[in-house]
Amino acid sequence: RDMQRTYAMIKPDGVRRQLTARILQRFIDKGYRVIGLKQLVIPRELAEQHYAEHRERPFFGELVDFITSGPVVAIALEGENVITGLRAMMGATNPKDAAPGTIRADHATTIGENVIHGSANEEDAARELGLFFGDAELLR
Ligand code: DAT
Repeated sequence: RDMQRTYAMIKPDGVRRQLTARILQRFIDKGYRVIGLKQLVIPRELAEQHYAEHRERPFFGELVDFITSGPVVAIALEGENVITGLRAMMGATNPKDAAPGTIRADHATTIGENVIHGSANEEDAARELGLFFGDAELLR
């Protein structure tokens, strides 16, 4: 039992499709605390920083175009083992491979537009939380 924080984000397709409240409720029902929350359009430079690890991938341009295509909901979550717990709730990157009952299986159809982001590990969680939230914006 390890108290952790992680970064979750409802992507533009999820916001557009009115999934914000349903997804937030899943987190709360799971016992996680929503300690930071904002809706914003991500500036291109911030998107490139957020996805820096994918810079050399062939889909990088599309990925940045998509994530900046409309408002996202940035979420700071706190809970026991929330980093892997969130990843489990999301399901596989490609919704076709996502386990039944996961957010992506229930709400997404394509790998490019897969509704939700969640930090992959502790290092990414700290880095991504820092990109989107200042300390004063988070509940204690
Ligand atoms: P995840 O979002 O499950 O952590 P990731 O970090 O490997 O997956 O990739 C980040 C995002 O990049 C992913 O949510 C959608 C996009 N992506 C990944 N692989 C892709 C591919 N083969 N084609 C198009 N988009 C892809």
